[in-house]
Amino acid sequence: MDWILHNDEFIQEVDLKISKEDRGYQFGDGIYEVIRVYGGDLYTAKEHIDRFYASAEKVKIVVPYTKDVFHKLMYDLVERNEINNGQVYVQITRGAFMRQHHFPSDTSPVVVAYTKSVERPLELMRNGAHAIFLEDIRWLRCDIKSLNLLGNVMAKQEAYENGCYEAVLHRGEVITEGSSSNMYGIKDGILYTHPATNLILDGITRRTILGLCDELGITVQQTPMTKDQALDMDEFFMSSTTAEIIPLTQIDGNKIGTGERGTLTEKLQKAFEAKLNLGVQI
Ligand code: PSZ
Repeated sequence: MDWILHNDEFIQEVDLKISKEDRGYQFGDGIYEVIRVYGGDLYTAKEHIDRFYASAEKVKIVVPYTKDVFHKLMYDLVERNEINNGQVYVQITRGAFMRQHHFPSDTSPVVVAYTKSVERPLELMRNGAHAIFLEDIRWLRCDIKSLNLLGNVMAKQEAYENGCYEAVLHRGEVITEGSSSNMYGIKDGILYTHPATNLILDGITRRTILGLCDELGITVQQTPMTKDQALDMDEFFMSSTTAEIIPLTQIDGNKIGTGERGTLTEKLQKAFEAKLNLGVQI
């Protein structure tokens, strides 16, 4: 059976004991990361670990080990569980204490991490997916990878109930991000995406994509798109650690561009894949 990391111990799931008063469970009082594993290696590990520590700091949780120790624990978990292609999920909560809103003064944070095998969603990468527009009703600190995902969960559910894969969230007319992804439009060869402010998660895949645009000579404008502008784009796509780059070919039933994967989207997907050392799969 797979190993689970609990604080600094590798244990079996049956032995995992989480308090009924864990603040992650009661308040969503914690933060998390998902790190991709390709060929047994943690992909862009440093960026994910840095963001984990940054999210923790923003909510005043102190991670109980150094980044180097944390990295080693993640790596050991992947190795023990013999994960080839998959992901690590890791979260830290403020810990367990008699229920009260303000921070307890003497409790220790609780870390849990586990792994899972995940294949690359190649079909979706090639054929794209459909999305809906939905008002972004989340709080104003979307830069924190918080365990409080109710707004995201409600949005994703709405998309699924409408036969769609993702919700394109907007505050008023302005598109922010997806329920679990970042959003991009391409018009006349220029890539548009929301700037990394408090209104979106500064995606690690997003950073990789912006780096690829630089390498490929694609101009990037980190200015938010309106809904109307999005519908008028030549290409539209989303990104996340697990999804990588998935074309969104329709929003609310409206075709974007040709209604198929766009040429620059494909170019970015191939450049992304080339960095994974997995050979040509897309
Ligand atoms: O397994 C999955 O479906 C995953 S793994 C990571 C995500 C989904 N999404 C992360 C995410 C997010 O939750 C929000 C609200 N915005 C953007 C992203 C993309 O961030 P990265 O690229 O760091 O995964």
